[in-house]
Amino acid sequence: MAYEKSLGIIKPDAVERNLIGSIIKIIEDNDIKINQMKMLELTSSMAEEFYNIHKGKPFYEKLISYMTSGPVVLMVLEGNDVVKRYRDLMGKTNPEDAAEGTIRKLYAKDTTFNSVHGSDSIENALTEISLFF
Ligand code: IDP
Ligand code: MG
Repeated sequence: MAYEKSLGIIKPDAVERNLIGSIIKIIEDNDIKINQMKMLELTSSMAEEFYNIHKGKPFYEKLISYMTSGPVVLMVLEGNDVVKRYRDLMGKTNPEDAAEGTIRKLYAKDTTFNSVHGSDSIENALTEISLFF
């Protein structure tokens, strides 16, 4: 089991609903270390670069406008196996499919406004972290 980094984002819908503390508590209670953190509003170009892989998909424009609709919290998460462990803690993209107790099951509104991001691989984590830190 390797010591890894992941990029976590608390997305605008969750910041708007005062869920920063609740989400951070779940992360910390699960033995994931937050080693860097900052809050900012993503510009369109930042969001477009970050979600470059989804360019052209039907939900892309909505995703960019959502991610630039208000401040986000960016976090560098660290720990053993943290990429998979944080993805498991987030739950599935569509909160209706997410397991009980996951962040998305608890807080996400729907497949777009789903409250959190987490890197999906060790390699993507390093690329995503380098965009913001
Ligand atoms: P992930 O966040 O679970 O990794 P991705 O497939 O990478 O999911 O999609 C990135 C983000 O784009 C999602 O978190 C969600 O906000 C949005 N999204 C993904 N799929 C859909 C969809 O089918 N409809 C609307 N929004 C979507
Ligand atoms: Mg993804």
